[in-house]
Amino acid sequence: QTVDLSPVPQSVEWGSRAFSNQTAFRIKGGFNADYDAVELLKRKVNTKNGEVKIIIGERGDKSVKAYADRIPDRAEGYYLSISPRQVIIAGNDGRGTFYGVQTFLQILRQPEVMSVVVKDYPTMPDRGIIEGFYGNPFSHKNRLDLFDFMGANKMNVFVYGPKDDPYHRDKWREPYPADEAARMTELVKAAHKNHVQFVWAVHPGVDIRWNKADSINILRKCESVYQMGVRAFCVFFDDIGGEGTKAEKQAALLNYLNKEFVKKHKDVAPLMMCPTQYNKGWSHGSYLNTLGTQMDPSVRIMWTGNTVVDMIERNDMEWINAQINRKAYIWLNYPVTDYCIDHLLMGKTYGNGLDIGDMVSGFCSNPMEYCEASKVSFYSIADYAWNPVKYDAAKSWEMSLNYLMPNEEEAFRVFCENNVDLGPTGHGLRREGESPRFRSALKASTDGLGNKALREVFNEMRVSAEVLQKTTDAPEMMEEIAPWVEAMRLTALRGEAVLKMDDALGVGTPEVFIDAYLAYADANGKQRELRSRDFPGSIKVASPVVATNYVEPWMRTMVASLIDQYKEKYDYRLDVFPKQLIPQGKYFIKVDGAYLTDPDSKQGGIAAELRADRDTINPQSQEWTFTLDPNTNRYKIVNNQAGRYINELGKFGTNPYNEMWNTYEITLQDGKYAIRNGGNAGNRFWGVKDGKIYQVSTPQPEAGAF
Ligand code: LTM
Repeated sequence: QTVDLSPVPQSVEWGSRAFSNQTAFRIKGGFNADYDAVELLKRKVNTKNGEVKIIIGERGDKSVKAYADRIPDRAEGYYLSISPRQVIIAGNDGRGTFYGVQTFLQILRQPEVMSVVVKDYPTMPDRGIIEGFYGNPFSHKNRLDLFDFMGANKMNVFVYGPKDDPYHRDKWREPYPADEAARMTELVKAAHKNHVQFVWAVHPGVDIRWNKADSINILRKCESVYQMGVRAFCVFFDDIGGEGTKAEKQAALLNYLNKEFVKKHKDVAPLMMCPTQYNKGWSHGSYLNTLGTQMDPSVRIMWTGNTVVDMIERNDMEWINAQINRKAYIWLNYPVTDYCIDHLLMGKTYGNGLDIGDMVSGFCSNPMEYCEASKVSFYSIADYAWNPVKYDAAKSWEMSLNYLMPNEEEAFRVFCENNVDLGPTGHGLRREGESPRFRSALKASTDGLGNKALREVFNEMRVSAEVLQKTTDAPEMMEEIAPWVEAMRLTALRGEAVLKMDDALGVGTPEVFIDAYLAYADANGKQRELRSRDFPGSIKVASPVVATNYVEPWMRTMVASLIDQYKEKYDYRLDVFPKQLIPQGKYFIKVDGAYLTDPDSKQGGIAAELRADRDTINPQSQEWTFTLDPNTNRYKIVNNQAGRYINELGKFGTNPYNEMWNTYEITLQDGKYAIRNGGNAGNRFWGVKDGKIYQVSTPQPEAGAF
C-alpha cells in the first residue's frame, strides 16, 4: 500500500509492489555513510544477508556516486528509491541520509512495500521545539523520548530554556551540579544521535550587570555547558525589566560571545537570542533596529509574532525581517498553556502562513508542560515546517492521532476534539473547531429533532473517556492527560443528567427530575475537585477543564433554565440535596466570624461550621437538630436553644414554617459542613447553583445572627 508520509515530502512517485516488510536486507556503503543513519537502520530492520540490497551514503561517497544527480542539492535533502531488488538512500549530507532512512522506515510500516522514488528536503532550515515555558520542566525521560520523536519527524533543533530550571535563570551564574551536568551530557548525546541540535539557553536578564565580570560569567557558564557536549547557544532577554532590557548592551554581549566563544571554538553553531521586545505589540522606539544594526549578522533573533501568542503570517515576517536586517527565528507560543493552565490544547495546528518558508531562519514550538500531549502539535509543526506549501492542518492532525494512540485512535479523537479552545485570555488567541459532534447534535435538537443526537454525543464522550482510562496504549501520554480524561467523563455524565432533567420536565415526575439533578450535582462537585499533578515551579495548580467553548456554556444555561422551569411547573423544591450531604442528627454550629459573599448572587452571611460536638473554643455554639421527615424526604432544622424551627432546606416556594427568621446555605468544605447564614428575617426561598444551595432572595445579609 502507498503510505501517507509525514512530513509530506517535496516529491513522491509511487510504483507497483516491491516486497513485503518482512524482507531481509543487506547494506552497501554502511562504513562511510552517516553513522546514526546506519545504526538506526540496523536497529529497525533485518540487515543480515538479505536478498534486497540497501545502498546508502552521502553525496561524494562512492556507494551513491551513480545517483549523485538525483540527490536534491539542498541542505538535509535526500533521494530515496525503493524497487524490488534494491533500496537507495542517498543524502545530500549526513542529516539528509538520516532522514532518508526515516522515510524508508515509515514506508516499511505497511505489510506490502511499494516501489517509490522520493526526492525531498526541508523548506525551513531549523524546525523544532523550544522548552521555554513556565511550570514543571520536562522530565529527563520526556526529553529522551522527545529526541527520538523529533528524529522520526525530521525536526532538527531543541532549544533548552525552561523558565523553572534555576541554572538557566535565577542561578544563571552558577555551574550545574555534577549530577545535573551528567544528565545534561546524556541528553545532548541522545539529541545528537537523532540529528537534533541541542541549543542551551541562558536567561541572565533579570539581574545582569553590564560589566566585564558578568560577560565573563556568561562565557564561563557557556564553557561549562560546552563541556557537556552542547554546541549551540542562545541568550534569552524575555520577560524582564530595567537594566537588562537595553538593546545596545544586549547586542554588545552577543557580539562578545560570538567573538570570544563561538569563533574560538570553531565547532559551535551561530548564536541565537530572544529579545525583550519579542513581538510587534511590545516593540517601540529603536530597540529592534539597534539589535538589527549592531549585532553580528550571524546571530539569530527570535520572534513570537504580532503579539506574545500569535500565528505567523507573511506580512508579519516582512515587517520584522526589515526591522532586524535578517530572517527572524520564530518562537511560536503554541501549544504552550502556562498562561491558561486549566486547558489542554489538542486541536489542529492551523493559522501559520503556508507561504513564509523562505522568510524564517527557524520555526520552533513552545509547548505545554505536558510533553506527550504536546506531540499532537509537534507532529503537525514538524510537517508544516518541513513543507509548508503542502501542509494540510486537518490531515496532519488526523495522522497525529493514529501515530500517538494507534490502538485507541477513535477515543483519543473524541478527547482531542473536546480540548481545543483555550477560552478568553489576556493574549487573545482562540482556537476554532471544538466539540464538532456536540455542535451538530445541538443543531439537530434546536431544529426540533429531539435530544437523541445529544444523548449519543454525551454517551460517546463518556465511553471514550472510559476507554482511555483503561487503555495500556501510550501510558506516558495517559498519565499526563488523565485529569482531563476524567473531566471529560464527568462532563459527559453531567450532559446525560441534563438531558434526563429535560425529559423529566416533559413526561417525568418531580422525583425523576430531582434524581437527574442530583446526578448532575454529584458529577459537577467531583469535576470541581479535579486537579492536575502538583507543580513545584512557578505555576502551582491546574484545575482541568474540557469542552469549554460550546458544551460548558450550553450546560450552564440549560441547568439554570431547567431549574426555573421546574420551579414554575411544580412550585416545588429541589431539596433532596441536603439529604445527601447531612446525616440526620444533632449538630452544633460554630460561627467562625468570616463574612462570605457569593460573588454571583451578591448574597452573604457568616461562615459557620457544623460540628458533631460542642465547640470548646466557642462555647456559645448552639445545638441544632436536623431531622429527616420520612414522608416528605425533607429536613427540619431546629435550633434547640431557641427551641423552634428554623427552616426546611431546599425550599422553592412558600415555607410552611412562616415564622422563620433566618435562612441558611449548607455546603461541604474541606470535609466539613459549612453553613452560611443568609441572615434576613422572612426569607423563604432557596435555589441551587453549581451544586450548592443558595437562598434565592435576600436583600441584605445580616452579620452576627447566631
Ligand atoms: O514568549 C516568550 C518569548 N516568553 C514567555 C514564555 O516563556 C511563555 O511560555 C510564553 C507563554 O506564556 N510567554 C512568554 O512571554
